[in-house]
Amino acid sequence: MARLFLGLDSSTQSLSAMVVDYDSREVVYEDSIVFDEALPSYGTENGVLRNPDPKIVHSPPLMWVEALDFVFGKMHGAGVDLGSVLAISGSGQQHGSVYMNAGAMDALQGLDAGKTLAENLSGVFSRKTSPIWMDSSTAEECREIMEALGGLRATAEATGSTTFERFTGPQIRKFTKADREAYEETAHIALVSSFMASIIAGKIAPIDQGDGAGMNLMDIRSRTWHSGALEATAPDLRARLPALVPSASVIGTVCAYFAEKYGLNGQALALAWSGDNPNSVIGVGLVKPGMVAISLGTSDTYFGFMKECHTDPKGEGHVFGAPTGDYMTLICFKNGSLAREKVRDACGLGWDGFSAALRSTPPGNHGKIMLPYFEPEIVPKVLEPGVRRFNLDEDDADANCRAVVEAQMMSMRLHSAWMGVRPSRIHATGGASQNPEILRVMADVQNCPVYRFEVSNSAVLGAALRAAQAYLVESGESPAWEEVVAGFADPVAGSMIEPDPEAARVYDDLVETYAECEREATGR
Ligand code: XUL
Repeated sequence: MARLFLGLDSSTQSLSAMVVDYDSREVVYEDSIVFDEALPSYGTENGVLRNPDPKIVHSPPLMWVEALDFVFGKMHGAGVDLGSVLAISGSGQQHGSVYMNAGAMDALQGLDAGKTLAENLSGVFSRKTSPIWMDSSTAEECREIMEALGGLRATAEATGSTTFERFTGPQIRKFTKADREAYEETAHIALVSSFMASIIAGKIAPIDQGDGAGMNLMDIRSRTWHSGALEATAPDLRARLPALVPSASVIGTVCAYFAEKYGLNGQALALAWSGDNPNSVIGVGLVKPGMVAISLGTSDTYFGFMKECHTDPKGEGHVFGAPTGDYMTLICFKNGSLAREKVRDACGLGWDGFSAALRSTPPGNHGKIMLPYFEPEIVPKVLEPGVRRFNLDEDDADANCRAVVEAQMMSMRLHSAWMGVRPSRIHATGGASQNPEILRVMADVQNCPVYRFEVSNSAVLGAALRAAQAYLVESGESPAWEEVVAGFADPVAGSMIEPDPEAARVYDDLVETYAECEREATGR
């Protein structure tokens, strides 16, 4: 009998499902529903509710509940052999929080297959909408919590990140101030990930230590609730939070609702869910120290696997738990494709012309440097946008193309140095990773081989593979993570780019000059 594992991904705009056949290394089913289209009655736009204040971004948690029925109904209808699924895990957009009243426990335990999930659970919310990661309305609470914890550096050292508006702790604090009565009625606070896991398992699910790290509430080293952070955030918060558990924890079996309604095996394991970024670490195959993924999208994101916990003293990067039980970092650079496109357009080039410009200019660009802050930058923090050029003439099209890419790669190198490990292997993903000239600069600046990965679904794939790994461990097999991801999270054949030692030496020097330019521009 095939050994099937199901991963689910509750993201901002959609709910996805993926079933993998572990032994044949095949994805046997993959589908997604888009909330706006499938569930228009919730009135979301791109999965979120419009608010007159653009800083406030919430979503209706009941929509996520209803989406689960929708996706299981589709899988059942498509004839997926749900009875052969041995374990289920999942991924949720990080930081978002769900507030439930004292009736939630009974409602989850008694899910009635004669009703829909939404009918079963519509009465459990003490807050009708959930603030999500796009919300940036908690600057005041961020300041308050950070001060109580002893400042930026101490907060990052304690919880893995300094306070960020979207993180769960500041969001909870804002709720206690805005609606104390509703907070008092709240018996359980969940993350999106643990909330969805609760429905699958039919009980209040624990929060996994991967996603728990995105709350400003977990002690990043002991992976337990941080008493000081809880106190600084809200009264009696500990009683409202579930346990923190390792990501590979079995919560129970799939609840009877799904067995009766969709033919799942009632003995299938229900596992803890984690955040989308920790899941993606598995989905892009980062399972050993030194492995890094760089996603070149609208923004560029640097994900790294970390064995030892290091935190960023400048508070720019985040540390989360990795599903392997280790750590991961996430560093987000706003001026990614956006900046590359702006330069390309200003030079009147297409992507072919942009690549030709990279080929026709030497590594190091004769010391011509750009700081490409077309938009306010997250890392390093630049609030006032503006492009800065050093020894670089704005009309020198070829040099500008090289300068923007070199700047991005040098910035990633500089602002990940706090991790204390240089990458030994990079997995490049995202739109611009199609461009081998850009990957060549990446390999040379980082002095390490770069492999191209084609993944649009790394979070849901990571969830399915986490389900497989936890099931195997539970059944007495202990496969290495490399074995679990092999054949699922592999690079595009023949895509490896080796660094050129000569170019790498040029960048070892240039990165210092770049850092000076950055210090000058940011006034730090
Ligand atoms: C990470 C973050 C986003 C969300 C998106 O810190 O805010 O990546 O997890 O789903």
